[in-house]
Order: sequence, then C-alpha cells, then structure tokens
Amino acid sequence: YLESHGLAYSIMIKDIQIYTWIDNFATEHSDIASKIRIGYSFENRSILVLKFSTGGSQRPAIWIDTGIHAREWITHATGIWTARKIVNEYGKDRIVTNVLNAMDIFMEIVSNPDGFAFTHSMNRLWRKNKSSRPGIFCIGVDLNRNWKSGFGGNGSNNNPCSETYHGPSPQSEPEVAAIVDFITAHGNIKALISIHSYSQMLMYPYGHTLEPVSNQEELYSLAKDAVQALYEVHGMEYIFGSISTTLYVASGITVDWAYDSGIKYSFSFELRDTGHYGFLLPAAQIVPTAQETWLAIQTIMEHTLNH
Ligand code: ING
Ligand code: ZN
Repeated sequence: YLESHGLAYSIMIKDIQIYTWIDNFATEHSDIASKIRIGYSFENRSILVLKFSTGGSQRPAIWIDTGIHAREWITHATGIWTARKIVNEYGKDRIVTNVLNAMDIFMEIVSNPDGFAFTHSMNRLWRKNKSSRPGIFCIGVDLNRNWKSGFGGNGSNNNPCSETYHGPSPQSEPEVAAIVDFITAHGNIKALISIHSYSQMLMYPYGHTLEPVSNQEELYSLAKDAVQALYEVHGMEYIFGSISTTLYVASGITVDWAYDSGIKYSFSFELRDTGHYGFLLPAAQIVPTAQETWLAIQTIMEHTLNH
C-alpha cells in the first residue's frame, strides 16, 4: 500500500505540465530568475513563485499573481509570456531595466494549482480551490473571497456550494495563507497586481465597500494611463475604477487585503474578452492579450518605481 501510495503521490505532484516550464525557466535564467516554494496546496502541490532580481536584499518589490481562479487560463498564459518578457527585456527596455536595477519582481503563475489541475482533468470551468472539510458536502473555497479584509461581507457567500464561498475563516486556505505569509515576511512589497479574466477591466480597491481609498485619485489616474497604454497596442478597450463601483461589491479579496496591509499600489485586471468566448478564449488571442497587458503592467511598475 505504501509503495503504491508513494507512487500515486509522486505522479500527483508532477501532474501539472506548467511546473516543468517553471523549473526549466528558472534553470535557464538563473542569472536573474529563481524559483521559491512558498507553501503547499490543499492537495500537496508546491506553491511556486518566480523571483526576478539583479541583486540586493529585501529590495522593494512588485508582486504579480495569476491563476487564483483555475478556469481563467488566459491569466496563466499571460504570466508565462510576461516572465519571458522580463528576462528578455532586462538590459534592453528602459523601464524593465530601471525597475530591476532597483526592485525585485515576484510572480506566482499558478496560484491555485489544485484547481488548475482539475480544469485539465475533470472540469474546464472549475473556479475555486479543491479543499474539503468533514461534514461539508461541497468542495472548494473561492480564493478571491478568503482574505481578511472585509471577510464574509457582501459579495461573498457562506454556502460551501457557492462559487463565491469565502471559507470557514480568513486565510483558511493554504493557497491564500502562503501568499499572506510570504508578503508579510517580505515586508517591502510596493505594488501588487492580481490577474483575473474575463471582462477587460483594470481595478483597484476597495471591493468590499463603496468607500474610496485614501490615494484613490492617484490610483484612478494611474489606471487611466495604464489602460490607455494597453489600448494603443491592439485597440482593446478596458474600463477602470474601484472594484465596488466598476464591477460589484466583493468582500475578502486579494487587493483589499494588500491595500490594507500597506501596499498602496494594488490592482486587479480582468483580461480579455468581454464575454464572447469568456473563459474559453482562443489560443490565437494569448499573445495579443499578453502584449497589451504588458504595457499596462509596465505603466504600473514605472509609477511604483518613481513614487
Ligand atoms: N471576477 C472577480 C471575482 O472574483 C473581481 C471579480 C476581480 C473581484 C478582482 C474582486 C477583485 O468575482 C472573476 N472573473 O474572477
Ligand atoms: Zn477570477
């Protein structure tokens, strides 16, 4: 039994192809990129972060996560494209070079590994993680409702069978706790960009209240500039504003926690499209989506560097 169990386990932790890509990427670009394991998922998959750094220690940093929601495949793909872009442009592109000479960049590409595996094996449209608890029939917590800020409020659900189930308590999910612990221990993250799909939006806190954040005018004008830069690439229109006023009230979300933890540049994207293909965005749109998103990310990174 132990042998077969061990075998099943080793197959399981290797089952996401994208992990092989991350391994190879960190090896091939070891001068500037490295792989950090910040925790384990509910089903014991490694939670990996790529660190881009040109030196220093605990430099101010930018955090980017993709794939918090399993079915939002364009976000993982955009993460991969962006990681490649960062290593290719360092020493060439002015913004990337300036940013990486002073700051580090952290990228968590597979932020919901169990859910991501499940979208490949069983259910392409799975959103939540895969946690289960004794006596609870339904599986999964919405990892964008499990954060401390406004936990359990409007726009989150108490019912474990809901797609927006917030979980039993803040950070109850290992995938969320890993990020909270990492960012808190780091202590010098200046910007956080949490990437979702779809709807073509760039948003900032708050989600859990209609109340404006203290630097809302700055975030508004930065979002405006970022969306304009994005538009100029392929003419895609993104709307922008606070989450609660642009989309809907949502509580316990990543960027609200980040903002309340002192990360004053906290943004969430909703990438392409506006609903025609939705989560099933055709592969032909991966590169154009990543290209335009990159211009917006660069705008946010440069502003963070200069403030
Ligand atoms: N929509 C988001 C959701 O979690 C969102 C909307 C984005 C809320 C960013 C808060 C922050 O409901 C998707 N597509 O996941
Ligand atoms: Zn999402």
